[in-house]
This record gives sequence, structure tokens and C-alpha cells, in this order.
Amino acid sequence: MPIVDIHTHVYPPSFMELLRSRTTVPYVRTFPDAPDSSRLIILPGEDNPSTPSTSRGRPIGPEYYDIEKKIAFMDLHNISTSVISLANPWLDFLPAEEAADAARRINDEVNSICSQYPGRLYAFGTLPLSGPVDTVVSEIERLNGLKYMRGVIMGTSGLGSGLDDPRLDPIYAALQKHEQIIFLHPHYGLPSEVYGPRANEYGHVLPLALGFPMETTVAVTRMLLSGVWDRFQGLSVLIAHSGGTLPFLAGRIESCIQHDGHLKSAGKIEGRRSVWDVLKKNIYLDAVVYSEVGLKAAIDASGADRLLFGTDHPFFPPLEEDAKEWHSVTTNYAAISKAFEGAIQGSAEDVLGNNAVRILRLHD
Ligand code: 5CU
Repeated sequence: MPIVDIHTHVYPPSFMELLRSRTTVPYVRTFPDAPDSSRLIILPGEDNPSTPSTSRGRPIGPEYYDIEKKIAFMDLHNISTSVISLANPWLDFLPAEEAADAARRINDEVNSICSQYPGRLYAFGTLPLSGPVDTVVSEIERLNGLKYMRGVIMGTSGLGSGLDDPRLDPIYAALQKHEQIIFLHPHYGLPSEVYGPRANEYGHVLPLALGFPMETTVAVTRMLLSGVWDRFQGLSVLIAHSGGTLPFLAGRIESCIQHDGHLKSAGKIEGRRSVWDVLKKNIYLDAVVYSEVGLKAAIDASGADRLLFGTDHPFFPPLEEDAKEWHSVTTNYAAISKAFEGAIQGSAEDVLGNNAVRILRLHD
């Protein structure tokens, strides 16, 4: 039975070099009080000087960039195939004139890494979204010719003003035309004020557990409200973290649309596709939600045939130094098996691998 991890990140060596060369977020560096340990500082606000350097960001080791560590992690957890993707914040921060070259370099590098492990590694490419639209479209076309690429990973900022930006239409058109799925992943979270004045006493829990899923939910709802899926009915999006909170809030989103006088008078209610239709035809969800409660909502909203196993490796390593298997992985395995106890539709095997093989054409 194939087990396919579709949510698993890597910072390839040339991206690490870039991160190490920087002094503003995102960057990798060591601090004088802990010269033997490098820290990865990527999230907005992680660089706050009031946070002690030893707890700024997260420690970074070879799991983040050495592909042999990825393969060892896969072997340890019985994962047959991984669809790797550059981790956040991708190329969002690059000056426009550097983006296209960087995307080409990184996509070629990742494709070549995959070629070293045929059948075990595929990838989502990265796009030069801080650059001009035509260079983004060119890279989508180029990705089509790279053997191991199966779509693109993207954050929620798009070209800088979100995924409801009409300037993205040529990009959506190219992705739809080449049947490349978007793996939509959060990075920016919510404004830090939301977390309150004692936020730095709570580690990364509020931004990662709540900020990330809310960011994704808002981004997808903006796509829906701006009619992206009315214009691009064949555009597929795989949403990280089981859709943020989308499966749980879909009914409320739909009801708010139905009751909105502004949308009605602008003629935006009649003839639009509902969130339920989009969830069942355009959206895929990963199974990275760590509980059967969230998984059941995802299955109800999109269907068991649209849910795909993931780990979020190398993030969320175990805190115990002597741990072997990662809790973040075993918790997801257990949740998937529990979600299908006594199930009438779908199977754990489909979520663990068959769906990914079919949807991402991993046998080609
Ligand atoms: O721990 C984190 O900050 C993250 C992150 O930045 N990106 C991700 O995919 N998972 C966890």
C-alpha cells in the first residue's frame, strides 16, 4: 500500500545560502550566546529583540536541507513517496528583479534532487511571485517540462495583495491550462495584536495553531468572493492544514453571502458557484489536522477521495532528545485510522496514498 506525504518541506542548499546571507527576516544565523546552534527566523514578528536569541525562531539542522535526512524520516515512518515543496516564505521576499532567476534555480535544483530517488520523490515548484506576471507564467510553463514537478506551492499574498487580485488571472489561467495544482500554504498569520500583550509567553502556539489556519481560510474565502472559481472552473487548490477552518465555517460563509445586501445589489449572488460546489470539485485538503474531529469535517466537506496524508516535516520535531518516531506523524496516522472506523465511504488507505497517486499522477 503506498503511503504518500504531500505536505513535506525542504530548503534546498541554494535557498539555505540565501537565508544565511540575510540579516532581516527571513534569515538563518547563530547568536553569540549560542554559537553552536543555528536558528531559522522566518515568521513575521519572530525577530523581536525582546525575545531571547536562544528562543527566537526555531533551531535549524540538516533535516531542513539534507535530502538524505528526508529519506531517513520517510523510511522511519513507512512513507513510500514524498511530494516535497520549498518551505515558507518561498520567494515572496525577493526583489522583483531577482525572483525569476531564483525560481528557475530552485526549481531545477529540487527537480534534480527528486531525480536521485526515482519513485520516492516528486515536488511542487515555486513561483517568482514578486516579479512581473509574465515571468510567473513563463515559469509555470517551464515547470511543465520538469519531470518530477506536480504543481506549485503558493502562500496567501499572491502578487502582494492577496489571491483575489485580478492581476493573478493569467497565472490562474496557466495553472488551469497545464493542470497544475496549487498547494496553498499559510505564512503571514494574523496581525500580532490579535495575540495580546502576553503573546511572547506562549511560544509559537497562537500563530501556528490559529493564525495559520485563519490566514488560509480568509485567503480562500476571498478567492471565492472574487469569483476566481467562477472564472476558472478547472482550477485545483490543495489547502494546507485540512483547509484551515474552511470545512467547519463553509456553512456560515455561504449564509453570510446569501444575506449580504451589498453583494445582492451588485448582482454577485445570482449564478455564482457555492462554497460547497467548489469544495467538492476544485478543492483538495491535506490531512494535517492531528485529530479525527477535523478530519471528519474535511471528509464531509470535500469527500474522502479529496483528502491527502501529510506530515509537515521538518517542522514539529519531537522535543524529547531520544524520541524515534515523530508524534506529529503518529498523531496524524492515528487520526486517519480513527476517522474511518466503521466508515461507509472512503478508506484510510485512500487518504494515506491512493488519492495522492491518482490526483498527482505519481505513477507516470
Ligand atoms: O513552525 C513553523 O513556524 C512552521 C512554519 O513556518 N511552516 C510550516 O509549514 N510549519 C511550521
